[in-house]
Amino acid sequence: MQDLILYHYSMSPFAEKMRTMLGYTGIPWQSVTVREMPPRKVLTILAGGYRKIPVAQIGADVFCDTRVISDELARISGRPELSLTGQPQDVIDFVRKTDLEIFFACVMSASDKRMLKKLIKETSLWNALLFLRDRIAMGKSSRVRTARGPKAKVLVLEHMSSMEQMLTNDFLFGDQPCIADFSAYHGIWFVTDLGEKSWIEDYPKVKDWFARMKAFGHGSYKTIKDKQGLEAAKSATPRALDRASKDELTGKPVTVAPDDYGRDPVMGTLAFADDKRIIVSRTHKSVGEVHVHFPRQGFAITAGHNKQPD
Ligand SMILES: N[C@@H](CCC(=O)N[C@@H](CS)C(=O)NCC(=O)O)C(=O)O
Repeated sequence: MQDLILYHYSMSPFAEKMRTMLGYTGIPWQSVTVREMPPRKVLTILAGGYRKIPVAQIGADVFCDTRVISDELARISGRPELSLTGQPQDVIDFVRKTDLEIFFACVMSASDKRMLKKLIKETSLWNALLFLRDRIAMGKSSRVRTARGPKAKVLVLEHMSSMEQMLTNDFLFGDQPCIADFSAYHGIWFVTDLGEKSWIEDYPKVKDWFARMKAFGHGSYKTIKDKQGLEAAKSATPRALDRASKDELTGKPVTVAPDDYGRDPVMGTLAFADDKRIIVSRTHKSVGEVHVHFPRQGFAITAGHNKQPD
């Protein structure tokens, strides 16, 4: 099997969720650093306009959203607890809340002048201005209502307090990490490591858990150029589907887009859809056919090619 390629940037919390899961599983990977905002030329070819980060690739299969990337890592590592599929309802509910409401509360409460200075230092003043403009535009088309200012901080503190109660073992749902630990980790990483907030000091069990999660590191990876990702897609064909698609739109032109924020549409032909996954077939002259994978939950499929999100 070809190595998994991760498209990401250092300050992205959801990318940190996957880097840490890669560290935990020990799966070797290849790293492509992308800009903090579109345009991202190679990803546009591979993922067809999906704009969120991270994106993963194995040969001619492209995985959008950490829910499907985690499914792949769970499968490769033989650790089903890293996938949301088949988890008990309390884990599913925790992950859903943590990856949306708490994620935004962490970003809103920790994004201050210091964070902006970090971004300028990491990239440039011009890039930071473009970044702010991009995120304001993204916020305008978002369907998610986010807590801001002091309310966001209250939510983060309540979350840490509830985690403090949950941590009767080394990890949130037992003595081994599961998908919930990685979902909880990336927001707290943003607040504590990037935002340099000391809020975690009041929650000693969360602090120890955070240190355990951080110790997984990012595993063993090689940095490659984005063009190598295109070559990997070109030299492969999408893997065979493991079961037939029963969706009535199968084989027809469709548009797929996230239903929350960053709702940029991806157009192609529906190769597969069930209650867990959507796979869109796309063809581009520089790579041939690729299969782009999305989770079913949180994504809308519409018939035809519609340039605007609904
Ligand atoms: N549900 C998505 C959320 C990903 C997400 O929101 N990523 C942020 C970065 S942490 C993003 O894409 N921001 C806009 C961008 O980078 O263009 C997932 O699980 O992958």
